[in-house]
Amino acid sequence: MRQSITLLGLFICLHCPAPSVGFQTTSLNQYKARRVTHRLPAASFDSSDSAPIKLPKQLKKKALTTFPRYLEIECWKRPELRGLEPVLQAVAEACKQINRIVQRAQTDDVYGVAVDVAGNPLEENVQGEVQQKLDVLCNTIMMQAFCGSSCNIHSVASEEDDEPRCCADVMNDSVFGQGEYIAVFDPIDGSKNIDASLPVGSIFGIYRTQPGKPVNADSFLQDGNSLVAAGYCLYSATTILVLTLGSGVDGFTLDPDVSRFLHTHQDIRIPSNGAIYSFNEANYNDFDEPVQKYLSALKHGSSSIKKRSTARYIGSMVADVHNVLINGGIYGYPRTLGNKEGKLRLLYESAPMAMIMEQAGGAGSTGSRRILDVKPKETHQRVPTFLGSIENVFELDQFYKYYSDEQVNGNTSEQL
Ligand code: FBP
Repeated sequence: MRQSITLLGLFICLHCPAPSVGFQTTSLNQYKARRVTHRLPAASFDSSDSAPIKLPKQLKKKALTTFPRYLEIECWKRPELRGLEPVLQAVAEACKQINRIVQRAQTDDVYGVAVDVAGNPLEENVQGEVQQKLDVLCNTIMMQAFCGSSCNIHSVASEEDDEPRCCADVMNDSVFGQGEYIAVFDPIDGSKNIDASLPVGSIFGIYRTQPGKPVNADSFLQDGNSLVAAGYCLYSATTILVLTLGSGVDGFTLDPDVSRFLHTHQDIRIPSNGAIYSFNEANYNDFDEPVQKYLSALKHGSSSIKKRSTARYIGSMVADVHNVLINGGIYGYPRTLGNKEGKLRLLYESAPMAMIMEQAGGAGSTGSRRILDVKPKETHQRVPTFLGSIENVFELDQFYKYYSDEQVNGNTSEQL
């Protein structure tokens, strides 16, 4: 009878080789203490004067604050954010535009491979992927939202562009590109899903420029702890914009009747653990041993998370991560034999999502360190990504700690 070893009250079945007692040096509380370092207190503000939207009687809608009103209040409370108000307003409008395009992709023939004027498929992008029509279209919409909405964004980096671009070039006007912020984004994540009408999303993050330094490609090589704001928009059964300004996480659902994002999810808190695991298990044999052991522990019901695990994988990071954010659990895109650093891009996919997770009380890990501690070496760098409830990600990190004999990232053992 294989024994179970209690790890800080956590059980891991020993279908795996018996770990020696005491291999775990980090307690869950220590692990928790090392995350969510900055959550500014929410200053009280009575919103009684935010006039609810008056709508026809038959549709009794909840009196919800609109996104612009929410931003106005947040920027009133935190003057240092005022420069972002027009930018985030424009991003919300861009998400509405992308939502409409995604919904009309089939009827308006805006799906499939992007072609040049002669009708030839465009060259592969820096990711080595053939760009979809929607990738190009949504990239332009997001670019213009960030660059054209004010002079506050200096430059932008997108999944669809090889190099970061100065907003003065994007807008072809030197008035732009003077700002103290830079933005990163993935305009349409999971775009392969569109042809099958499955959920997709947009992801974005905003950093400050580094004072006294010229703004160039290196300005984007900041670790995620420097993110000022991060968000995503999920285009699915409902369209929801999720945002953090470093003081918790809020969600805004698009009301299609009035085309307004309404504050439906206040101060989202991810459950401390959950039954959902979201991995593309077709890659199982290519996963690291720790991940293989972790997934088999989940399936053998010997995970510390005393819940019957259930697999969910939509194949669109925004959709899978949102599912975990709301219901608890873990999403993972580990490194594989083919992708030594995994598939997801640190700067405009994993880091913004990790900030949202931590601000909601969850965790974002590479398996051996916080994703937010990883300083990118180049714009399109990839990173193994595990996002979700703090106890689920903690347990996965323990498997890495125990099984991973070679440090995923060299000097990380004390970083967990
Ligand atoms: P893109 O940004 O190129 O769409 O890739 C990211 C992504 O689509 C994620 O949204 C998703 O989680 C993952 O790749 C799916 O990859 P796979 O098909 O290998 O499981």
